[in-house]
Amino acid sequence: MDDPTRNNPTTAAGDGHLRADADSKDRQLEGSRVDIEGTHLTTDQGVRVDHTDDSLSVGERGPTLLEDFHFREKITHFDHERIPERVVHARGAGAYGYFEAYESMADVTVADFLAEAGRRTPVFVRFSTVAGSRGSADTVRDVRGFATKFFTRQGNYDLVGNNMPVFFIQDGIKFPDFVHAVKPEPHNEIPQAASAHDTFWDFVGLQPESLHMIMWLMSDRALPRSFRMMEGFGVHTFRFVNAEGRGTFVKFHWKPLLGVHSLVWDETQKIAGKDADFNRRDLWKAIESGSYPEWELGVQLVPEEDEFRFDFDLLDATKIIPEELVPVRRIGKMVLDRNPDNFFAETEQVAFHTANVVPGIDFTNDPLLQARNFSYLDTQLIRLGGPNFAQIPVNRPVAPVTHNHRDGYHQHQIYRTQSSYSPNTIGGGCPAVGGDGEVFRHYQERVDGHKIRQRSESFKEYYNQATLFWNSMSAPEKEHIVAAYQFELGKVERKYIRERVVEHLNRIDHELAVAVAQGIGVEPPAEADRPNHGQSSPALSQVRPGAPIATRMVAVLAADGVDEVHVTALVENLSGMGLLPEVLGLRDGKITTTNGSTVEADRRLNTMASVLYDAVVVPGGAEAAQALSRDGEAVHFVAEAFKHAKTVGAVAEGIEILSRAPIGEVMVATNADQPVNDRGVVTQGRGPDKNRLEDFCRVFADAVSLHRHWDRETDAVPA
Ligand code: HDE
Repeated sequence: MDDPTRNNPTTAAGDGHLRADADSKDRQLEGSRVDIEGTHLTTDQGVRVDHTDDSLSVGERGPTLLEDFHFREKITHFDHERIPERVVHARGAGAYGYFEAYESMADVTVADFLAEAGRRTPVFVRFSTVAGSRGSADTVRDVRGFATKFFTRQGNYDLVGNNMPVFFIQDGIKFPDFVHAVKPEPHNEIPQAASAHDTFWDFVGLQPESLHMIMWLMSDRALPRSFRMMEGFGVHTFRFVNAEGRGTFVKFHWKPLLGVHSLVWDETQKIAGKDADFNRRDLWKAIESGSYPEWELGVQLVPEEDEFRFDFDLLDATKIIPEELVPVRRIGKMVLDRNPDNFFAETEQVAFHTANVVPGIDFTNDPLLQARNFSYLDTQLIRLGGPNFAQIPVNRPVAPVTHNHRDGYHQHQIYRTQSSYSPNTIGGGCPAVGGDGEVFRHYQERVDGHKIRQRSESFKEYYNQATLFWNSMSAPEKEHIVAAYQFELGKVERKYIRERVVEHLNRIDHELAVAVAQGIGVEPPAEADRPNHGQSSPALSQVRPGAPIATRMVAVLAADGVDEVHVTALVENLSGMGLLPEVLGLRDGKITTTNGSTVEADRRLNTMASVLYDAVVVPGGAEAAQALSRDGEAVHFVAEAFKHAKTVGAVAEGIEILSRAPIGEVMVATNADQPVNDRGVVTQGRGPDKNRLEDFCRVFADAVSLHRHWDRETDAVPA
């Protein structure tokens, strides 16, 4: 072993001081990596084989022989290649990176990874959908998991969160009921990865504590444009504990530096067919190209004495603490900068657990969290086949691990001591308990009471925050929510289930209830069942101008006869601004430009679709414009981008395609001097030169930074 630190990197300094750094996990993994270049094929036992294409048989046409150990081993391994998928969050994508603290949080927590500004800790993050199977599409309407494993010097800390800050239920004992209701129905296993069916909405109508979360699920948050553009939330109220043993309640947030953005519903359904791996591919590509996704870690801190200051219970996971009440303090940054080498070994076998905490971070009595603290280890015992899964490379802490656990399936360590119990003298009393400043001590909360099965009265208000969420939405976001309810309930066969949900909506907001009812054949309620309290929390809306445009994908449509100046200037300028333009040709290969030179098509238009891009632009060139305008797919591409409220650009003759696309009236530029931006349709007239195209690109990029042009969404576009 050439690098003595690689299997125990935290002791690398040799000074007894724990020294994890951002690369410590990577160095540790190096010991498990296998490269096959220059190797020979062997059996599991290391015996070389010279033939793997025919089994050993009696004569050329005779039966296969049992003694063919290579055949048996190959088939047997294959037969056992599958492990159970996660019972929820089965589909996911992961990446490595690091977390860097901005400041010392020592006043509130002894957690070492938050102890000083600049300290870097390696992380592994897995994003997931919840309801679908491992092979389901990425862009379904669902909650997204956002689970982070921090490999700290004090051991692994897992922040197992979601991209929504609340949950469907208040007590973990309801989790199997909830999951059974949302998963495909048991008689026919339909529908896959969708909540639009009877059992789910039956449950929702009978379990009104779910209503706040349902508002989030019906909102754009359930359709993230990218894992890189979603927030993350720890959901529960956790507890920081400092050196004096003082507790502080804490809610965790991840804030993406690219802003929070979503797809639109029609688009998500089309992407599910065009590229089922849309979110996974986006994450992979961004990291491969060096555009590392980043999030800031935010905390909302509540002193213990303020526990009862709110009109909801801090232990109720169906409630947020509005950011306007307790601001989110940003205390560090996470950067994901490395894709895994092997999906199964790393992303599939990673095991997160809410009970993986380090000194300085503790639980509260949130009954959902308490249940989770049981469930994760339990499910991993079966999923990963026994109690030694913490030794799987991706899961191994970089902190040293020594205990008296022995045996079990897949034990990889060879303990050389005769003792495996505590106390002992034979092993010199080791491993010894204690260790200054590094031990986990449970927060000493005083608790007493009777054993009862009873929900706290403080958990029994279900509508206020659902109303708060609704009130905080912009007009387009509200329209999307109404459309989502109509779609979902429209798939529910039983009318009484639809009616029951509308009754609940009428306690959230009367207008919402009426609007939904009108689309699903339910009698709209005559009057509100509860007055709307009128409060809102602006932080809940996603519609904010001026988001970063970096890594947004722009399709540049081209055909033979495209204007050479336009196509090259567009690609150069847009790339220079951080956008990712791709030239789509009517066929693969070289495209001949107006001046006889050629540009290479990045992709063929009909292998892609507008739903896979954030914006589209059509350069000038009379011949190209005509060819594109005659091509149904190209015209559809532009119309569909328009329908999904994306930025659409066209220059000079390229503008022709806008008149062919069924997009109604837009104002287009007629001269070369000024770009015109009509609700995100950016045009510039005849013959702009290279310099003027810079102006065009600037206006185009500004339009992209709005993400979508929602006021266009109501235009009837048949695409
Ligand atoms: Fe989970 N959850 N969960 N969950 N959860 C699992 O653990 C569970 C909940 C979350 O990428 C399982 O290893 C219960 C809330 C994520 O590997 C399982 C309850 C939140 C992931 C489990 C909840 C989550 C899981 C399935 C209610 C957000 C994927 C496989 C009491 C704060 C982690 C596994 C990954 C996975 C149980 C509720 C997030 C069965 C019992 C609330 C991100 O143990």
